[in-house]
Amino acid sequence: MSDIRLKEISLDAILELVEARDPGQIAFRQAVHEVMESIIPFIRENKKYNNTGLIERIIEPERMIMFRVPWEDKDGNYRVNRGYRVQFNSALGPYKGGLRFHPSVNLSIIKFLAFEQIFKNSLTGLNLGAGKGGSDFDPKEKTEAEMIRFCQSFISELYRHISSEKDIPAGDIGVGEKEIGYIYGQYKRLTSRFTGVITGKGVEYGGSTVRPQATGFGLLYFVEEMLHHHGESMENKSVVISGSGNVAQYACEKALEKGTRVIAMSDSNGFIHDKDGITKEKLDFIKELKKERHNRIQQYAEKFGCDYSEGKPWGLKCDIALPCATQNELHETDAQNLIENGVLCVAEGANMPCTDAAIKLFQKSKVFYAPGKASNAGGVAVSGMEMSQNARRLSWTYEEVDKKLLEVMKSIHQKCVQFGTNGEQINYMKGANIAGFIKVADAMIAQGYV
Ligand code: NDP
Ligand code: 2IT
Repeated sequence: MSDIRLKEISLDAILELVEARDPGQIAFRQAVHEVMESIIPFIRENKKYNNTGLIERIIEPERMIMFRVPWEDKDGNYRVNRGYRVQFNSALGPYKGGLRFHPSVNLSIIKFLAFEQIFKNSLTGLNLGAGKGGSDFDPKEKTEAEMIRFCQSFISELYRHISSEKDIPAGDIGVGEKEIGYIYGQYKRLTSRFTGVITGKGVEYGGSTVRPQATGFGLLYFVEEMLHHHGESMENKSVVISGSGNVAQYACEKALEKGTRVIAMSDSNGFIHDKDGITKEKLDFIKELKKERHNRIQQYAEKFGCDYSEGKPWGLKCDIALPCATQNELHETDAQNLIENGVLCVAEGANMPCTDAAIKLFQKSKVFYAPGKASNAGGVAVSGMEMSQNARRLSWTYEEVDKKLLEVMKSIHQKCVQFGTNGEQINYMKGANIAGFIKVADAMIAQGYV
């Protein structure tokens, strides 16, 4: 182990190091690949960053916490899950990032999410380090009492590793406002402190306005910037959204406000195809439906009499595709289908939803493609605003936060243009990665390469 060193700054050498340190961490390796592939030429051209030690450190988490989460189910069985918190990088501020409860969670997935968070948080322009956590616990079919017990057990271990100055979790898949409330309540009992240690709280007890909407709204603000930059507009464009959770719902809401026609949404079982378009009222039905963890999007089709199919919605013809469910949900063949159907823009609401091959195809076909670390950064940006409000013990209005969110998304778009322009085309992946990297690398160098 001690002999493992980065031999040179090349993609092969970096991936070899990742594999040697942590064999088989496929999702983490994919995230490192995506970032490094696009920044290596920049690093080689800039002496300041052309340093194997710096790159070795940026791909190694500062700290990884894994713990047992014991809980009791409704039938009185003693159950156990595994909990994680990867505190990846604190060069820019306290560790910041969500918690995911999903059966697929493992160390590789949490590491990929925390790694992506480094560059995303840097792009927001706020002082946020990066982390991610969660558990392989499946919230589906659980009673509310089981959820409360699980959340209490989870934070009963994690609480000693976090604080409002050190590490501030938030939500992600399977962790919404309800779960944040249960986690926060138990943290408060354990510490007797009412602090901004977690974001995504209800507004009545310290949460920020616009935090529930932030990721989805931010995504559409980014898409609008992207289209305007290329002389296009949102008006009358058809939109396909995957997922029907937090990000997907508010992406849909803002897309409707912008005058687009949303024709599909999905869950892990299948997708609805509403040729008449999802309306505000129909979206309210989805929001209500999804309050119960086990409800399925198929119930929308039953209620409104539209098509429902198993699988993913990428075979549908649309102008704008917004993957808002999970990683690797859009493959090369899906990208091919979308391109053949004339897609104009693909913007990621989820983290790493498009595979590397899909992204390359979009870029080759001149589809406007936005990577999640840029286009879904609105959520963590408003989390950062929630931290500021908590620290100052004040609350900003909906309009104030929404305006700040719009400014952050515009500025991220601008950074992508600045560092990603290549002749006629903008490589948003490259722009986001380089802009995100520069700020973190400068801070690490200034702090003695730690
Ligand atoms: P939710 O739990 O609210 O919703 C997740 C949605 O994605 C559900 O519709 C779910 O379907 C679907 N989904 C989850 N896993 C899978 C899977 N393996 N295959 C197919 N569909 C799946 O989560 P969020 O909306 O908060 O998160 C969605 C994505 O956005 C994630 O990638 C997350 O990391 C990312 N993100 C979230 C942010 C936030 O602020 N919440 C911020 C930035 C990014 P089902 O109900 O069937 O499981
Ligand atoms: O992936 C993400 O950026 C999130 N899940 C939100 C993180 C946060 O701290 O608000």
